[in-house]
Amino acid sequence: MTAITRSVGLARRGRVAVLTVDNPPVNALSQHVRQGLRDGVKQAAADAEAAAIVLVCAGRTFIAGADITEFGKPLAEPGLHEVLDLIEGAPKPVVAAIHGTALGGGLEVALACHYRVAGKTARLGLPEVRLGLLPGAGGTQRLPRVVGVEKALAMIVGGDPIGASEALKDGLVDEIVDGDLTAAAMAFAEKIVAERRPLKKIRDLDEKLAAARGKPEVFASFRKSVARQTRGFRAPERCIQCVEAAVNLPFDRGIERERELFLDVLSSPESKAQRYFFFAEREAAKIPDVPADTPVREIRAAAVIGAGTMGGGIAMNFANVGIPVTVVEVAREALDRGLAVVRKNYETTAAKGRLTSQDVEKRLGLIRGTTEFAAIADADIVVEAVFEEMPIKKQVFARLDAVAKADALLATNTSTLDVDEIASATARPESVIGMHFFSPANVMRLVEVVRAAKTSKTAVATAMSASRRIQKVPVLVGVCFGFVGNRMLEERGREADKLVLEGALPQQIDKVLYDFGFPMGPFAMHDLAGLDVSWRIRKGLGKKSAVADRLCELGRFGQKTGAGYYRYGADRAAAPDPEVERIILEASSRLGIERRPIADDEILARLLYPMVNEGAKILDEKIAIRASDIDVIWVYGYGWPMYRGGPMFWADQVGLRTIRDKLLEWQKHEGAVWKPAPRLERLVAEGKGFVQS
Ligand code: T1G
Ligand code: NAD
Repeated sequence: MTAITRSVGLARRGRVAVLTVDNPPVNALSQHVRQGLRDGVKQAAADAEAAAIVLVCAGRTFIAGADITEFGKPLAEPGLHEVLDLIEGAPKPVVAAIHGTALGGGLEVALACHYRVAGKTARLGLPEVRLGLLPGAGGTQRLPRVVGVEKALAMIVGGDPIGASEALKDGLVDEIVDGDLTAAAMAFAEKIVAERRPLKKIRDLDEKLAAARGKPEVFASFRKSVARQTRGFRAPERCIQCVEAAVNLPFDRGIERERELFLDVLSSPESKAQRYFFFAEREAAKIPDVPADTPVREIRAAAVIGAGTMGGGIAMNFANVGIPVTVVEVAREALDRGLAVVRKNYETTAAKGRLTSQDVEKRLGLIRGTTEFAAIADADIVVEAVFEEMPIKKQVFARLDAVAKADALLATNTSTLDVDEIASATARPESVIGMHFFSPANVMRLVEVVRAAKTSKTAVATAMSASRRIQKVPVLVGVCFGFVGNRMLEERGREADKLVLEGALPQQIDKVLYDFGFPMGPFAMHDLAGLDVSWRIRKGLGKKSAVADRLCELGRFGQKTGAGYYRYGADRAAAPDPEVERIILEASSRLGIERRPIADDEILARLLYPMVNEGAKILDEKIAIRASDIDVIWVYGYGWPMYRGGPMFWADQVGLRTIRDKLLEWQKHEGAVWKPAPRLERLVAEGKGFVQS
């Protein structure tokens, strides 16, 4: 094989030129790959002995896209369009041989080839929208020509890859091959040559576009169907506009339109944030003193203690990935209530067509309920989710210590309590760890993995890998009140409660955060989690909250009682309640607070700046390993909009000096609670950011 560049090689095998890309870990289209492809295709095209060209990749996957680390830097030649035009314009068939994931620019390379063969487990997709981008190398123009407009819209705006058999059905691949991929692709290429099949250029296809031409309703109904999940994101609408251009413009004009829109999203703050987040999420998996090869315990069976709001959801996560799980409750009545909620959740998902009734029964079949503690003796992992009261937690862990198998991982789902103290109730604190799920636990992707003082590295590694196994995103944190997420939430909550007493109403404050991009504001979130949970915590800590305590005394625990800060109809829609406004005004006057109009931007700063300051303290105390971990926690645990990167990334965009100066201004009026954290002061002095140096 001749090396064209350090990552692309060319060899002729019989009458087929084989171009191999080898750029670990995922064969991203770095500059030297693009150059290698350009020069390699030119050489192979000029080789009279070569009747066809096969493009294949070494390693675990076909090209997984453009090299994301190159974005934001000046573009180095050759551009991808030049390479793709060369491939599509080649005088002999070019066959893409796909294994692993052909994603983004990788699928665009394959779409420029004349034919595509794939291994059975290959996956093909255009996930650029997840990076706040759009397929910028012809993907929005070529894909709809192959799979049709509706399918292309779903793949490009959704970002999910499809499997090889679906791709074959849609005409995206021409053949699924078995065994040695390169050999199979060469055989396919020789067959094409022998049968004198035409050079199939996707750019020339029009039939599937014509089906949507003159039907703007296709796009209107699609826009409507994705409006909720794409709210605030910049790229989805531009993806749709690109596919519209494919339908209404000739190919080359469509490519120009795609280019314009690609440059728009590439330079956007949203994409900058989403690209940052792509790497932040991958960094969160790395723990400096727990190497990736640390042995982990295999999880064949699980157990959950408590079948309340959280226990049921946690059990579903294990059943969803085929792990049998035993749920233990104190009494049959509580158990039946908890398992009934689990069945209802599955049936709701099935009613939306996302699960079959067989799936529902299969998953329910993996969940066994009991009031017998001894039933958890064969569990490899136990997650405790009982009342948030230390004596109950310690009693449960003492019982777990007695009955759980020797190498079981014992995890607590506590939101705020001291995991070291909980671990002290056992003779095996090295196997005790916090696994803090978020409500609803079967939906929210985050798990704060709480490392206690005596937790072993194997326990940490096991909790991290078990979390990934149940499709969660684990982030390692230390022991302190509220860990990372709830500790910062507490700061936001304190200011939200003060703002309500000073003149704002729950619906105004919630709207400010909703418009910022959160799925809901603090008061709607309290109503979802249950006001009684935080009331139980406040009472335990001897703390008061004028309005929230009054609502709880009236039995208004939120959605679970049909009323909290809002009143809830049968459709669970939240409506402002004059009764709540009366309670708030009464509380302000009782506390001698003169109410005043409060502007939205003051509300936003009062809610988010203290969170950022608390994040800085958390880093100073090493409760979080890095600032980007805090951002992953807030995006996956609290609905911080991904297109704003997370609180620490966002703070860098706002400017740390601006935030520090505002904190100092408030400190003058309200004292030390606003004192800027040492790290914040230091970064301002050094002109640096939390995540951007
Ligand atoms: N560029 C640079 N680095 C990348 C990369 C990429 N495209 N993809 C992955 N990496 C790094 C990643 O940071 C990690 O590094 C290592 O590879 C392994 O990744 C013109 C504009 C392919 C499914 O969006 O979805 O094409 O942490 O841990 O779980 O239209 O990576 O080890 O140092 O995620 O097995 C579109 C992104 C780009 C696909 C593999 N492509 N990648 O998952 O491993 S934009 C994507 C993934 C584009 C064109 C446009 C996943 C994966 P490190 P990993 P994995
Ligand atoms: P919940 O009141 O809905 O459920 C607790 C369940 O534990 C009840 O069904 C109760 O019968 C059961 N229980 C109590 N003692 C038990 C025992 N000794 N053995 C077996 N079962 C027992 O509470 P929840 O909201 O599910 O909270 C559970 C835990 O999860 C708490 O530590 C809480 O702080 C934490 N948490 C809650 C949320 C949330 O949003 N609700 C989020 C994250 C973490």
